[in-house]
Amino acid sequence: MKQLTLLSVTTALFAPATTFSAQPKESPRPNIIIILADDLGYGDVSAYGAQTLSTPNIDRLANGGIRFTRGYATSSTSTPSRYALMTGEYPWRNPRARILAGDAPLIISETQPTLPKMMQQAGYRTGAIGKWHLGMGNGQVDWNGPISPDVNSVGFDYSCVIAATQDRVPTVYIENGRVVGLEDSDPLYVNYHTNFEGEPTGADNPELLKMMWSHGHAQSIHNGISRIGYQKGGTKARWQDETMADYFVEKVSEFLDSDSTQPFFLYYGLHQPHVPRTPNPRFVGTSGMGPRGDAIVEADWCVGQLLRKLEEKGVMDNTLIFFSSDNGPVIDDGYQDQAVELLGDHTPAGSLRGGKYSLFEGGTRIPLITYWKGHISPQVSDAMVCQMDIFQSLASLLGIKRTTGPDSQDMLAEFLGQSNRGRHELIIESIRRLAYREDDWVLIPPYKGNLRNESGNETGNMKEFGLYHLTTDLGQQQNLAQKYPEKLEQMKTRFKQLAGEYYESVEMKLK
Ligand code: NG6
Ligand code: CA
Repeated sequence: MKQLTLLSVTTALFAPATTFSAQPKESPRPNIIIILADDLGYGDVSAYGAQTLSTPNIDRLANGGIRFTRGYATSSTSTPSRYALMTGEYPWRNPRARILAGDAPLIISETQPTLPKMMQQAGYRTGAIGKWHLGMGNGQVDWNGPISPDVNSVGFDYSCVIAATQDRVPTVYIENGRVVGLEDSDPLYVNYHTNFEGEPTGADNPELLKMMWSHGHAQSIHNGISRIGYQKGGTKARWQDETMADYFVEKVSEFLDSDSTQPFFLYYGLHQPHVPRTPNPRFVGTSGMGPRGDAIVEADWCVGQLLRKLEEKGVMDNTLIFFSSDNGPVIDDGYQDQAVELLGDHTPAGSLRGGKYSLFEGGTRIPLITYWKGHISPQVSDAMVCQMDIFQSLASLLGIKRTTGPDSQDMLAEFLGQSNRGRHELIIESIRRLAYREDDWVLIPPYKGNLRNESGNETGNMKEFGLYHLTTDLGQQQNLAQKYPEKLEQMKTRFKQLAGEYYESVEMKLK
């Protein structure tokens, strides 16, 4: 209840002079929207300093709300990052929270507390639209019937998603656990191990491709683009990559239009700028940076469409919006789409080191914005916050006492701009390797493996412990492990306490 009092104070302070007439009296239960882009880097948004790219709609959120400079995803890849957001639990506690195939089973157990379930129980109408990537079914999915468990099983009343990523089969939309537009006469089959007889692949039939792969992505071909995994059939049901943005914008609009007796909770997973980058022809050439830049312009347009819709409905000042990205940026992620050639001076990770797949800051420090018209005063916040904290913070907003995921912390005051304190510590993850963030510092244990992966991104693997003071060395150029042995020991000890048994398995990977 304390939080609600705090909120009414804020409401009084920042109440706009004019309110929409259609708007009922201030509700303590605002609509909630989480917009999560895919592989959008810290430096990919103009409000975060991008010079060559312009993202006016995302900027509108950033400049009219809180732009967090120390906002984190838990992980440098999608599945574990989204897992933490949905469950409030560190992804390394769940051995299945790794980059999932398109036919992987749901990795959230049906008994686990989840953010959407909490919202549902609090009386919200909940929807998930766009990228999913947390698995569905039990490992033996028949794509031609109802899929169970599905997205709705973790607490969504409505869902319309792509199962995994745009570069993974099946290349179909799934609405409330059913493939959209399937014909009985042409069933859909998916296999991640062997191809179906007679089906062309990117490896064997490059002449059929309109976008050539650079690494991986040489299996089934759909729409002139080869993917990860094999599929056959379901021809009428397959998505058109170039209209995916429009498709989901429309679904978002329909979701917002249906039933308005309850507040809504919307999880909107943008598919951009993940590969394959296939912006609608309307956006081709708009960035001057090729498909990657154009896809970001398109993502920004999607945000603009959503904001326009909220305005039309007169619910803007009763809607708290979170905008973020599931992990850091990557340039060549497996297709020859000119992202490298046309990058120019653009720095997708800003001045951070590393990007997607990295234990350096560029892997997990991402754009994170909160916006609530009339309730949040525009500001930049240096508080360390994590997407995983949204769960506990919304519990706090709604006055729910129940424990949410074990690792989610109450950052409501930070998300509303009433405190700059933030987290004291956070464990970040990249492909099952962990690092420990504490105040201004980060500790990266040594790990075996390549310094760069196939995308060319730095992994963060080092032979020795890495200790960086981020306030003075944001770009992580100076390893201070030798210079500050006491700090190193203190952080190792604490890291061990926090990661528990998992730390032991980390240690076994050393050297
Ligand atoms: C990798 C893919 C990459 C991307 C990533 C998942 C290859 C060579 N690379 O395995 O293209 O799909 O998985 O990205 O296949 S994420 O953002 O969904 O985590
Ligand atoms: Ca991603």
